[in-house]
Amino acid sequence: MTLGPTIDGGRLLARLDAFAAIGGTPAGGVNRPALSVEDRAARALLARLGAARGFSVFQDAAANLFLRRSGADNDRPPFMIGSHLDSQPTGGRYDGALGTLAALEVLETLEDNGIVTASAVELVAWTNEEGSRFSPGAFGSQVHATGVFPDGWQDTVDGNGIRLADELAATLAALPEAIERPLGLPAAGYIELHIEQGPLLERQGALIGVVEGIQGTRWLEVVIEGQVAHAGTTPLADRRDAMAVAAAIIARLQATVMPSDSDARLTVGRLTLVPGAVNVIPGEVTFSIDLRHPNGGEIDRLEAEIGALAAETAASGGCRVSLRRSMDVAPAHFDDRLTGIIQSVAEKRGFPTRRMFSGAFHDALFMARLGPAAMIFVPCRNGLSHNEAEYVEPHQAIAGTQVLCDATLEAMQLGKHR
Ligand code: HGY
Ligand code: MN
Ligand code: MN
Repeated sequence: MTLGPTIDGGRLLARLDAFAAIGGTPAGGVNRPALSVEDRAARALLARLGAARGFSVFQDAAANLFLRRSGADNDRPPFMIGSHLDSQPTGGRYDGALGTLAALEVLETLEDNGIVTASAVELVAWTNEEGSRFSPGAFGSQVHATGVFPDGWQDTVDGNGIRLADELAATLAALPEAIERPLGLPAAGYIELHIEQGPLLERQGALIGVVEGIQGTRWLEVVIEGQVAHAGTTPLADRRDAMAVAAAIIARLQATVMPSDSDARLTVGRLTLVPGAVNVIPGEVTFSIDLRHPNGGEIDRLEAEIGALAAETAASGGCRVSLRRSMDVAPAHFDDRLTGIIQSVAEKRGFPTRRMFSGAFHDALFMARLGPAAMIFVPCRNGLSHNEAEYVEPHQAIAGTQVLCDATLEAMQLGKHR
């Protein structure tokens, strides 16, 4: 196996700085919500940079953005690399941006070295991976993989009542130079570089994570309905306090789910209550549950357990409860040959590697449904992510990008990947 061309680390780091400034926050993080003005600015810069190198710019109806570098046989499905540009509200500068800009660096390195690849290579920036502004997450890759938009997406609004459909239309219109393309065009394979967003690589002194799969994720929306009443005059026996019931449910879940299964992850990340006045007993509380597990059957069992516990707790507090799924992605397993290639090119570069599973979901999980897919992780300081302090050492970002370049070229030698 001969190693590929050397990527331009300085160019990569400069690009990371340039994109971090789009939606940059005073604390050094990034707030670039999906389909926002900031997201559109990042997409426009990416398209401009790609067009300047002669790459063709496409977008599909989900606003997934593609930069295409032609190969010898452009009738064959392209090999795809990429990630996402949207961020959490208090996000970091590497989550998604690293994989997207590493893919741009790979395309530019191939161009700089005049390398003719067997088929085209395409960078993809997926729409709304985070799901924090509009559920579900991994929206763009899900639409790409399934060919259809999620049920009810036309009614989806963000916390300010702004419609997903309107923001999507505005984002598409904001990039008139992009050529429209149909949903779900085939790919020969897909590799995504991403930060680990956890502490394992750093703790084990590994530089490259060879990711073998992604655990399942299910998002639930729990609505507790009680009765609005006066805080001062209503005795306990007369209360139907939606907040008291929500707090009891959350406390019981936190005390049981993760303590009894070290593979389970349960997070209540968002809670709203109505009317939200200091001296009024809340009549309605809505909170989110982010439930994850490597075993899809366990997610089903836990969801049933959560439903039963919520119903019992709500009834004892004189309230009603309803649960709705707002996202549901099954665990994904990556292609053994692609993970084998990632491991061998990383070792050839002398980078310590570690095989692992991803606790975070990524767009690669949907690409794994279409064909061969795999991921490369690099460490992030203290395993912190979805946090403005997110940080990746320059040599880590460069090493991950070099492995992405080498693995892409090696994978394309495989011919038919499955
Ligand atoms: O939530 C996730 O797993 C991803 O980082 N958006
Ligand atoms: Mn991400
Ligand atoms: Mn993220």
